[in-house]
Amino acid sequence: MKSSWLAWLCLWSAAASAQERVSFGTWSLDRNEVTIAQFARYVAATGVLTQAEREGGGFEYMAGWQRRAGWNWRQPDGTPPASDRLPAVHLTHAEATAYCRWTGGRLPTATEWISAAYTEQRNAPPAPWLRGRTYVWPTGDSPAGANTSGPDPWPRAAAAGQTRAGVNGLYDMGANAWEWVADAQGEDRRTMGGSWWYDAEQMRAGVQAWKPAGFYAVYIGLRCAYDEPPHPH
Ligand SMILES: [Ca+2]
Repeated sequence: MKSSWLAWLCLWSAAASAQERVSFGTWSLDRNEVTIAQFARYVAATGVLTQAEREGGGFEYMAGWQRRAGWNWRQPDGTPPASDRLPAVHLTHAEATAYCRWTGGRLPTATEWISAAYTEQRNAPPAPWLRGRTYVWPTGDSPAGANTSGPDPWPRAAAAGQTRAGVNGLYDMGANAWEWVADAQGEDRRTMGGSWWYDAEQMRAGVQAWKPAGFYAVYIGLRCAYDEPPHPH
């Protein structure tokens, strides 16, 4: 009895997590940016204390980078967050990498991230998406629907699922939080997609936004990629 219940639970959780990921055949990607709730489960299991917490708070850009006391992934803007589905931010590249490893994944490469963000790959995508087409924006032909610094309903970060679903049914590949990827240039690591603090131009694929690997700020989060085992025939 107990084992059948456990088997059901495993199937259910596998299905639930599959919905939260978008498959590209040999690998998959989180549908949303990693949320505060997801990062909280990791911290509860591992006891990790982030650098922003240890060092007194994360950074915000206001006439230069300024440290904000008490700002960290638990409360990105220094006060209890409106939703635990807001993106987990104020994390270094190493912290992002460790989180993804804990979930059984890894950070995507920029090449993977760009393929997922701009080229529609679903077998039968809903209108107006066209399979095989590469779009200018992760939101399609226009940056509308993303959470940038432009006119939109979100003055700061948006919770997962609030913005318009983009290419491949992914959310917030354009803007909301910058996303760490695996690519390195010396001590710098690449971030993708722009953020709520920037205009839509930062959502373009070719933007070269590199940050020191040990940096953490209110605009930088992540999502994880997963290598998928070949399907049995
Ligand atoms: Ca993003």
